[in-house]
Amino acid sequence: KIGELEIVNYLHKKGIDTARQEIIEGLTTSPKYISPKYFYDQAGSELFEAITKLDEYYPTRCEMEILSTLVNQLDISLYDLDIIELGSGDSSKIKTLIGPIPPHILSTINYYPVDISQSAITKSIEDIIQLHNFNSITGIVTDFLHSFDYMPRRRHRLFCFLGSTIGNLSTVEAKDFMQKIGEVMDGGDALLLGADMVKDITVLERAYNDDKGVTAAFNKNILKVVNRHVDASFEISDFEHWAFYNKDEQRIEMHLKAQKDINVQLRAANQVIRLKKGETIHSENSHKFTVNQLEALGHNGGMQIKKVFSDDKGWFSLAYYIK
Ligand code: AVJ
Repeated sequence: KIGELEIVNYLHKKGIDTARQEIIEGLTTSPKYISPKYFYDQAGSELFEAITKLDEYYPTRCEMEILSTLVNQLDISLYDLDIIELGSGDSSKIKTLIGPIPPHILSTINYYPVDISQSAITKSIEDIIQLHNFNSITGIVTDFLHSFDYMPRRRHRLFCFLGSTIGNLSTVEAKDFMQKIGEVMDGGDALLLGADMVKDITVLERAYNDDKGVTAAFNKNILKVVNRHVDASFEISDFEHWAFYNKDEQRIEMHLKAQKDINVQLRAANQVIRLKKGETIHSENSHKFTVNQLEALGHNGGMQIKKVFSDDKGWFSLAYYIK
C-alpha cells in the first residue's frame, strides 16, 4: 500500500523576487556576500552529495553512524507520529533514522519533508516511497525559516533539523529559529538537532579543502546560480575557493576570492559591481558547537536537552530536545 502523497509549494509566488532582491543586496554591500541557500540548484545539490562521500568530509558519515541506531533510544511513541524534517535535502538521513522501525509502526507515521528545492523534494519522495511504507508523505517546498505556518498540528510530532544546517545561521538567526520552533512545539513534541562540534582545526579545515576540489567546485557553482537569478556576468575562472576556520567566531568561512580586478554586470539591477584583486565574496558560515551551546540554544525555545548522542570521536552530535 502506498500512502497519500502530496507536494505543496509555498515558494514559487513570492520566492523569485525575494531571491533576486536578496542577492543584489548582498553583492552591492561591503563586504560582499551570497546566502548559502543558493548553493543548492541541481548541480549544487549533486556536488554537495559528492562532498558527503569525500574522505575529508566527516560530518555526514559521523551523523549517519549516530542516526542508524538512534530511533529506539528516543523516548517518544512512534505510533501515529508526525515526522517533520526541516531542510530534508536528499532522503538519506531520514531513511537511516527510520531503518529500525518495523513496517506495522511505520505505516502509522506521517512524514513531512520541508525543503527549499522542489526538485530535491520530488526526488527524495520518489526514492523513499519505493522502500518505505509511511502512512502519508507530504512534501513542503519552502524556506525552512518560514515553514512554521505550514506545520501539521493534530498529532504528536518529531521535528528533525539534521546535517548541521543550523551551522549556516548566524548566532542571532539560530536563536530566533530555536525560539520559533519552541513556540510551535507542544508538550509531547520533540526536536532532533544535528550539530557539528568544535574540534581540531586541521580536521575542520581539511573537510572544506578537499584534495579533489569538490568543495571548490561547490563553492564556485553558486556564481552560476547567481548569474541566472540576477542575469549577472560572473566568470567562475576569475575566482578562487577560500575556506578557513575562524576561531573567534567558531566557524568555517567559505569565500570566493577575486583573482584580478573585475567588473560584473548585474543586469537585473541595471548595475555594474567592481571587485578588486583579492576581494572576497562571503558565501557560507558553518558554525561549530559545544554541548553547552546546544543546551543554551534549547533554552531559547523553552526546551530541555533530554540527551546528546555523539559518534565515537565526538565530532558530531544529535541533540534531543523536549518541551
Ligand atoms: C550542509 C551546511 C552542513 O556546512 O558543512 C559542505 C555545507 N559547505 N561543504 C556544511 C558545506 C561546504 C554543509 N552544510
